[in-house]
Amino acid sequence: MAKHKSKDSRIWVTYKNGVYDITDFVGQHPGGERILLAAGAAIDPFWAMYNQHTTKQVLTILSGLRIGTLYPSEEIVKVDFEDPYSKEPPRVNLGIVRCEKPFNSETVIELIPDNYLTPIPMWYKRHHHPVPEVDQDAYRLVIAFEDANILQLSLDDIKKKFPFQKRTITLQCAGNRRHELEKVGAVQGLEWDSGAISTAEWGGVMLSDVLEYAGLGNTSALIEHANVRHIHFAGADQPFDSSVPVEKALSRFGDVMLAYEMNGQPLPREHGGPIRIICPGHLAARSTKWCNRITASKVEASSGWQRGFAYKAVPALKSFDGIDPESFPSVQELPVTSVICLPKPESNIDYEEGEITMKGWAWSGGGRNIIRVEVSADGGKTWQVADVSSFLNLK
Ligand SMILES: Nc1nc2c(c(=O)[nH]1)N[C@H]1C(S)=C(S)[C@@H](COP(=O)(O)O)O[C@H]1N2
Ligand SMILES: [Mo]
Repeated sequence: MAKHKSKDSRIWVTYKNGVYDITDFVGQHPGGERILLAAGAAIDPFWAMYNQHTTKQVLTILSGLRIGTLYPSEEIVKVDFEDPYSKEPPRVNLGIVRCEKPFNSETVIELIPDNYLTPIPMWYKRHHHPVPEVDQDAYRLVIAFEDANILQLSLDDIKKKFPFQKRTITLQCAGNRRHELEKVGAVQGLEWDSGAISTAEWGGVMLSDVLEYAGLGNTSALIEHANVRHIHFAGADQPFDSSVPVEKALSRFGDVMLAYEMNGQPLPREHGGPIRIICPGHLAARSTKWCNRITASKVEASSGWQRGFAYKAVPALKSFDGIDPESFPSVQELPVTSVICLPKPESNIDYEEGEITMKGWAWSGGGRNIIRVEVSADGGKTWQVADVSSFLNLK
């Protein structure tokens, strides 16, 4: 086993008493190259930490890679360590839990239209790791180039040096509505219904102000001298890391924030307190929680949340075998999406009165507004323009 740790000698892992050759799977692993931590050894300890793995689907993928069985005399890894999830924040969660460890929960879709701002207990929650504990006094945000630190800011520095701003911003997980795709074909990852989207009024400072203070304010100089094209946001739950193009991060109109308030309250630990990035219009994986490092770089972040297949704009291929994820661009701005929340999908309705009240939402990424909503009551044969004038052009 121990000899099989690299592509040249093939990469093997064990799970319980099975031996698996994962060499050709590494490029498709949603968690990226972290799977290599188990190369030549057991994946059991990692799966104990990330229990989204023990689904039928993952076990099916794994069984396809099985090449052998450990001898009965060989040591099978017994997982025995302190539960890494024992320090999760106390939760008041009024959502539908999709995974306990890491904790993932979505907003009840029928409740979304009742609240323009999602109350915090109803917010969707999407963690990839245990929720870290960040000591507010010891907290430092490092701003750096790949090879040199530029400066460090304490929480106080952030609050005092830059003007306080508020923005109402919706975050949507790029995996929202993945469950519906299941009807088209097998999908990998958490099966969200349409509730992995929520809205808050965020308070904090503008990233563009902070980057300007750090001397990174002049885009053309940056490109000319350092060839900086991407700004990375790393979280305290390392190895979480993701990046956006430098023009989004630096623009006054990009509205990227370092948030420390949510709906008028101190940003809860659950949602990235003390400081998180809020990057409007992009998939929410760019809004790094517990952000403690911002890096200006020539290249995109290297993590699976940036470069893995799950975060790439890919065509509907039957199989990704032998295809390099680098041949597709990373998802950044999300397209228009809309959902009817009431009546609930697939429910029976009574239209004796000749009228049904429908409620739902429409949202677009990239700062683009919703300009029209059309509704069909006959499966798409005819369409009516809905009167939503009071909702449009929200300031
Ligand atoms: N540090 C860190 N930031 C993160 C994540 C994470 O696991 N760790 N998850 C991302 C993803 S995929 C989503 S959808 C949003 C979810 O934010 P929320 O839990 O506040 O709703 O946070 C993003 N930021
Ligand atoms: Mo996400």
